[in-house]
Amino acid sequence: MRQSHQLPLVGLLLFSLIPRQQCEICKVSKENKTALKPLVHTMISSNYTKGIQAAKVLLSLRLGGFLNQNQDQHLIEQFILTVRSTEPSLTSGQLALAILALGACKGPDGISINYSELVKILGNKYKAEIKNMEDHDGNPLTNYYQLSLDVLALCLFSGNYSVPKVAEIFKPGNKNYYFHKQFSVDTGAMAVLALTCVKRSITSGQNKIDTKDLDNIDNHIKLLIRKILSQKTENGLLGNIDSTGEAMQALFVSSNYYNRNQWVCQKTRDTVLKEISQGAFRMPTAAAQILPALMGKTYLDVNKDFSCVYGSDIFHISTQEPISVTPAVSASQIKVNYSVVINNAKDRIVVSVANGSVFLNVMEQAQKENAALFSFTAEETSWGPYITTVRGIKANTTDRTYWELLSNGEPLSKGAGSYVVHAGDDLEVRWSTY
Ligand code: CBY
Repeated sequence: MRQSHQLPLVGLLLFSLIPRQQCEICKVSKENKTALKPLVHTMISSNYTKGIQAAKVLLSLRLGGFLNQNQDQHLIEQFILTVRSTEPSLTSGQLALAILALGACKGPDGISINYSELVKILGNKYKAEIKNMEDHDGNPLTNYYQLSLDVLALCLFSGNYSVPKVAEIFKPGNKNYYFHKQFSVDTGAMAVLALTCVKRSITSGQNKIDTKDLDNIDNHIKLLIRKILSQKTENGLLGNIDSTGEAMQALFVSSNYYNRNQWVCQKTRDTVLKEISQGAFRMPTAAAQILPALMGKTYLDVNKDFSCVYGSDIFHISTQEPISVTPAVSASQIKVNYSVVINNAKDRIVVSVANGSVFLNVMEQAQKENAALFSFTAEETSWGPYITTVRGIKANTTDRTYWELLSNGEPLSKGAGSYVVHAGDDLEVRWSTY
């Protein structure tokens, strides 16, 4: 009798001795799941589950098992139409993300997706990226974040890519990992996920290859992980709040490359949970990037042959429920300084905007007051508006130019549509190279 009572205890003890995976340790517990409600709420709101921008949101909701079958079916059907109608104009990374979202898991019967067709198109877009690098001093058409997404999708969906080329271009010293000499944690994290997929496909024998390439890839992962960990802040974030989610995924899949004391994932998770409660992830893409890691998932869990998990409609959120993503703007006015800086020439204006306005509102006001000096255009991206031209001068990936946003001399870590300005701010758009 006594012995049989002890058995479960012994089992528990043995279980606790088995080393647990970082992703399991860091996963938000069942009891704490309600902390994720604001994220899911932001993501499911009707406006943001439409268009190609929805890819990351869909991928995240499906990996986390947050949709019911009807929602999944509806969103996927809609998304297939979007991909079909926009495919020729999609960048390589957008298509890669779309493939990851569609193939995150096996959806309801009756929806058939021609993966091989999409993957073939992606292979061509990836080739065009490499070609641009060869012709333009190593600069891709887009950037290494997107090239990493390409390799990840091609690897997971049996597409065509050259392993030696991957080993060559993803060297951690490559300039494309850096903006202004600053290591991009987002980019490094996505590269680790891509390289890990390639490495796994080599070691599982799907890809017969020179061991030298495998060694190189292994080394790249090790160095990239070191760089990501070097960007850990005191409160445990990796890079900044928006790069942390994907960096966590990179660290989950490469726990052999660092010591347990180099990353206390619970600390990172707890800081993130605190930030959620303070409304840090109001943007659907930001919410989408952090959610998988908090569920203990990574983009390497994408598997089109694995049935989706449904029914955990735990928050009972309908797709129709709208949610405001813009911060409240109050009636009182504030004054800010705004300048356009091109090389050594600076044109300055003082504008008055409503309290709570964002950077973009300031630019609009300046343009209204003096179109000759302050005209600009913006493009909608999954992170909100991206400033493409100012006074007719256009940003260009082939020569690594862009319009940099600054406040009081410091580059912003938010885009023009989300950075809330303060009275007296010295705001600047500066013609820069990265
Ligand atoms: N996504 C992409 O292709 C973008 C990849 C990314 C690494 C991205 C950050 C990370 C991510 N998770 O999506 C990225 N940024 C890149 C590559 C770039 C470059 C874009 C040009 C190119 N080569 O394709 C570039 C020019 C260096 C760049 N980002 C500029 C900027 C500034 C935008 C200013 C403008 N003209 O509008 C800005 C505002 C920095 C500044 N001070 O000027 C900027 N980026 C920021 C802040 C960000 C973060 C956005 C955070 C937020 N809450 O708004 C970012 C998440 C992101 C988007 N950039 Co870039 C990085 C971060 O802070 N963690 C793939 C596609 C399919 O979706």
